Amino acid sequence: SVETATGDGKSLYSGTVPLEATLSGSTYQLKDATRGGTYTGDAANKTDLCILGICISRAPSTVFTDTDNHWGTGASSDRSSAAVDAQYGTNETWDYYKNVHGRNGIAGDGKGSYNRVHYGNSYNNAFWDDTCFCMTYGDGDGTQLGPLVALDVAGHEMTHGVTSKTAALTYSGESGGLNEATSDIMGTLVEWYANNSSDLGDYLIGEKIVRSGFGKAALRFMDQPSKDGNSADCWSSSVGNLDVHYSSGVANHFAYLLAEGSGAKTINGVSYNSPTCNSSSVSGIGRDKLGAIWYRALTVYMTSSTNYAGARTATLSAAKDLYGVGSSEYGAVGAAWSAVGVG
Ligand code: ASN
Ligand code: ZN
Ligand code: CA
Repeated sequence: SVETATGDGKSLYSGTVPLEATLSGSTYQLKDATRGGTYTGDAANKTDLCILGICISRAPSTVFTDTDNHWGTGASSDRSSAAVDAQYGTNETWDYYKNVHGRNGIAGDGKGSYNRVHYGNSYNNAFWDDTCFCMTYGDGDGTQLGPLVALDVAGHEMTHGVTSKTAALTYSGESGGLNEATSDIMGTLVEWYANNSSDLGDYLIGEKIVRSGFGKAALRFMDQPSKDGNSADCWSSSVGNLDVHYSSGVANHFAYLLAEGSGAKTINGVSYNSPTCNSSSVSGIGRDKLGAIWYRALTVYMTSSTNYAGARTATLSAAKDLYGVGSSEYGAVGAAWSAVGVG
């Protein structure tokens, strides 16, 4: 017989977390039938061999098993611990989209995805792949990055799957920056949604995975994206020439300003400072409204070729639908875009 059984796991970054496993015979599998059959497997330090998107061979995803449904030790010497983080990341991402936005899975069809951890050797990346409908996580090189299985990274990467099934923003130029920013915005909102005391919400991306050799506190900083040394705080006509992880800065900055407003503040012990590009002072409307507006803009109004001007229009249309054209929320969206040089 096969049945679902609630267990728990000791993660690398998020403390002890609940997990739903599948009992098959006398062995538990790290597979969650309550969330579309989402499972996590071991890539055994192998890599995919893909050419122009066609994969000749793929690293495995041998599902993790356990004898007592208490997974991992919380130490990276144990292969299951990163799997706990990855499975937990998919759980929180699934629950965020379902409970907050009414979206049933990444594709909206109730189907789960799967995760591979321990991909390659010292691999400093994580990525979503539409063709396998799966997530892949490296262990990091230990100098710049550790295992890439943190909540915001999981939310970021799986949001690439949501974007692909909705607006399908082309991954270059301004639309590519908006694609990346969508992942940072929703990934951050997943981290806030999880409300995990070991990994509290913030407006930093990847703060749990960076190591001292990286030299910065996070991969990206939404309050002032230029803190990473590369990202744009403000729109300019050449912003689309930047790498998509840097042109995203304009929309990340917009999102921070829309949620929290301009100026300096400290939240959950993290200090932010978010100057505007037009010397205006803007007030925030909170994270929940940011998420509602961005998700509606992404799923109803944005298309593959949406640029920054189009993102302003799309989010204003979403705010109009949700709150009305004369609402303070509608006004705040326009003010936050103007504050980053859009419109
Ligand atoms: N971690 C990178 C990203 O999500 C990997 C990629 O697919 N480009 O942007
Ligand atoms: Zn990305
Ligand atoms: Ca974060």
